[in-house]
Parts: sequence; structure tokens; C-alpha cells
Amino acid sequence: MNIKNLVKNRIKYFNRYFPKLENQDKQLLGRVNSLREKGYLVLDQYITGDDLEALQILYKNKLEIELKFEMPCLSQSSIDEIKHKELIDNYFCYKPSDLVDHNLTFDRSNFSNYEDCLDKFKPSTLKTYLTDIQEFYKVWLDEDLLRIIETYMGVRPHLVEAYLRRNFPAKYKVMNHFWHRDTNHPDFLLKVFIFLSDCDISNGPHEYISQSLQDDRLRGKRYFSETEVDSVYPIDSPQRIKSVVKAGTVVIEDTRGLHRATIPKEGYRDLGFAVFLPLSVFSRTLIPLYKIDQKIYHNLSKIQKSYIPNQNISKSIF
Ligand SMILES: O=C(O)CCC(=O)C(=O)O
Ligand SMILES: [Fe+2]
Repeated sequence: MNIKNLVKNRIKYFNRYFPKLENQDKQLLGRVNSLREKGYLVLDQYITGDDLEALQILYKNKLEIELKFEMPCLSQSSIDEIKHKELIDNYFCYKPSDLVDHNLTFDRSNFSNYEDCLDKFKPSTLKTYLTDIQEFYKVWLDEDLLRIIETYMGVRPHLVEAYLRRNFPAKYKVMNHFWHRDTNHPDFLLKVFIFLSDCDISNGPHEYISQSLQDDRLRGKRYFSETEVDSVYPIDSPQRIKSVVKAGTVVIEDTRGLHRATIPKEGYRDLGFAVFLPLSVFSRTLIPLYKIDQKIYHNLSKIQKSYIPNQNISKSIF
């Protein structure tokens, strides 16, 4: 970060800088250093046993029984290679609401149950917000994870996005299936990926280029082709890290580095997302990207609370 940005950030986030934690333990420093060096950190089977099973059951119920996922949603089965060429060539870089006019979406009135939905519309992704489930927030705001994040950034960020996604086999690549760098924030950005299902090479692993954050060779475009990436980082390069991991594994990643979601060849991949970046006092009026129920908020610790922007707290539904 250059001096100008350092000063700018000190002003923009003046209330998010805290004295360095005393007595930082060796394990924490080791993890932060590894994250700095490579751009990612794998915490193998971080959630285990009953805790993991509880999250899996809650998610399955939300998704498959309560059908709680974001709609309108892109219907891959409605895509026509010729008619929708422009959208395909544009990486489907649109919000689902923009695709409604193209008759490329479905909503709750178009299917009877979960299986029917998959059969009819072959969605590549279903996105679910954490809404009112305390157990999820316990993991998304796990204090050991927060310590790693804050130490890495040197500033206390906010939790600005919190959701789960199930990815399925799909014919057409959509947005983050293409190689890219996230641009949510120029200086401070970490995503925490929480794997709720085992992820093998066939289930659409996440792929990251180790040390690409410090590497300017592929920069300045929204997406990069496979040919471009393969020519700089050949397929068998040890820098290409694929998340072949067990359920319960957590990956912390600076997604300003090059990455993509590969498409599952079979089955599906369940992944939780927690996005951290600091909001300045001047940007607190932005539309919040998730809501946390006020009762759940009140049960959080003081530190956890400080990660939630005020506008994300909603009136209790209990
Ligand atoms: O789903 C994935 O593996 C990656 C998605 C992605 O690009 C992101 O969350 O920034
Ligand atoms: Fe991304």
C-alpha cells in the first residue's frame, strides 16, 4: 500500500484501528504470516462433529424443505446458445433481476418442490442468506477467525456479506466460474469460505493462484480466459491451489488474488461465504447485503457485534 493510501485509510477508517493485541500467540502469527505470503490459509476440518452436523442439517432444511434461496434465479435450462449469445459472451455478468426481461429466470411460483426446481431449471447456483440462524453466525463470526482477519488487515473490518451457496453441474459458465480478482476493496479484503460438504476434484473445487496478489501479470480486466491463466500458471504449477477438502474445512483468502469457482462435474458443493472489509463512516448508508435479526445480534459478544454495521440489524421476527 502506498503512503497516500495509508494516510487516506487512516482517515476513512479512523475508528477501526485498534492497538495491536498483546501477547499474540505463535499459532496466530504463523497463520497470519502464511496468509500474507500465499494469499490463502486452509484450516483443515475447522468445524467438526456435532457442530458440523448441526449446520449441515439446518442448511439442508432451509434449502430443500423451506426452499429459502434467492429468487428470481437464473434458469440454465432456458439458455439458448444463439439467442443469448451476447449474455454468454458477457460472462452472464448480470443480476438475476436484470435477466427477468430475457425470460431466463424462475421464481417460487414456477416449481412445486426442490427436486422439481432442479429438474426444470438446472440452476448452477442457489444462494441462501443466513437470516435468523444463530448457529451460522457463531461460525461466520468465530472469534479465532476474527483475530486472524484483523491481524492480517491491521484494521477491524465489517462483515459485509454472509450467505451460503450450493453449486451444481451446469452447461454455461456464469461470472465467478471465470478467472478473476475481486474488486470489492482496493486495500482490505478477505473472504472466508466455509465448506459444509466434502469437496473432491469432481465437486467443483475453488481454485486460487497462490502469491498472485503480489503478481501484476494478469491484472486490469474483469475476467481472464483459461488460455491466459494457463500460459502464466501452467495447469500443473504448484501455485494452482484447488480446494480438495473435507466438510468443516475453512479457507481464508485474499480474493484480490486470482481465483475462480470450477463447475461441479457431479453432485454438488455446499459453501458458506463471509466477506470482510472495513466500511468507512462515510459509506454506512450503502444498502446492506444481508440482515441479522436483532435478537441474534444481542446474543453476540462485544467483539462480534463490532463487526456488524448498524444498518444490517433488523427488527426481530421472533
Ligand atoms: O465459489 C467459489 O469457489 C468462488 C466464488 C468467488 O469468486 C468469490 O466468492 O469471490
Ligand atoms: Fe471472486
